[in-house]
Amino acid sequence: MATYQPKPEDKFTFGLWTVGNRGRDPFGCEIREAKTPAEIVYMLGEVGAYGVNFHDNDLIPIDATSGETEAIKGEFRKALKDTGLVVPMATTNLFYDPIFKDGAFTSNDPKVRAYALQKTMKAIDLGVEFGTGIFVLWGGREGTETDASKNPVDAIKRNREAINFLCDYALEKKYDLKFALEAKPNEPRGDIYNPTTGHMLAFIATLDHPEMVGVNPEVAHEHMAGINFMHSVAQAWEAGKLFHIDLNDQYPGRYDQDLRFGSRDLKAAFFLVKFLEDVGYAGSRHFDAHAYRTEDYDGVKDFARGCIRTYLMLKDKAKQWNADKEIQSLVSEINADDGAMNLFLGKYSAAKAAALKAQPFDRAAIASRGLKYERLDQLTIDLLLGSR
Ligand code: GLT
Ligand code: MN
Ligand code: MN
Repeated sequence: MATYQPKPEDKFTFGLWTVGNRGRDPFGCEIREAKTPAEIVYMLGEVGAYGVNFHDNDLIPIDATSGETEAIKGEFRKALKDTGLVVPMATTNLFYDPIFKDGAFTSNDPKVRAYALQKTMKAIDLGVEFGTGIFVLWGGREGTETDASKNPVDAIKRNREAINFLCDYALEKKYDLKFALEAKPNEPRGDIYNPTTGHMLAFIATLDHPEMVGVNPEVAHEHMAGINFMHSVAQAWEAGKLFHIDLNDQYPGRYDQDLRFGSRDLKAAFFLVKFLEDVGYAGSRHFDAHAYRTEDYDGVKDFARGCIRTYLMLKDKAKQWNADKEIQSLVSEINADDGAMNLFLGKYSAAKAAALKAQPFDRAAIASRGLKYERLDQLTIDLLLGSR
């Protein structure tokens, strides 16, 4: 019987803000007591995580004195050493403080834009100090409630200018660092710019250093937009841009739920895990989720262990799917190719185009073939429900 124990090479990570989430929501106050960053690291060590990620202000409060800062860093560093956890990703909070009420990099106020850059440079320094190689940028406030307030073209240009500035900063400092942009369609703003991973990919191509910038797609965010998450991840992967990933779950059409990974759409989670494992994605499996508001810290550990366990069970199921003779024979049948069309397909040539234009096709005969996708999908369901 498999035990589904996580190993460091599985690269399961959590943000300080995920297991440290205290259960506050727009209608109710915190229900779990605060934990220090070091305490959270010990908790993550207990559940078997490989790494911990942080926003600048998850670690160091925005108004901390230099004495307080050094004390927190010291405790955090000791917790990392004691547990063996690493910090693969860091980010900056450009959404909580009132100064960011109308955005950070895209704010109409140049003072806010300048402060956002200053804060991000310092957060990069902090991340690098703890060994991070990936810096995530999630612009939760980069949007509008009314389009009377901002010109979206200005917002795109300001955002580009800021990210170009930060890439040059990292280069000048000789940091071994890449940026990962995280999209979300709305919440906390009415609408957020670059609302999906696809928008981010198009935007990245316009930057001065596109090779330094990739994406950090999040299950919940694409599901909020009604998008097939695995397809977004596949597009990012194919473009060489899958630098990081935020795993959680979400019912479409609702507020940002950040549910335990695989707890809502198991089948989507299965195909996602299968994709990541099949292509050999080597980055962090970061769970950007939090426990239900009903839980105490034992429940938070149940939540964290649940994310890991579900991932490992689905990884096992993916292996089983790849080895299942009946499933694989259907897959080969679907992809059968006798080579007869090689003459016409592939790279364009004038001769090929002329030959193709003259080729007759029996549309009705081709279309009459049943594709057996119903059977294939039911076999997948049988496998997922343990009947195979
Ligand atoms: C925030 C957001 C997440 C982002 C984090 C990084 S913060 O919790 O909901 O999706 O990944 O800034
Ligand atoms: Mn996220
Ligand atoms: Mn989220």
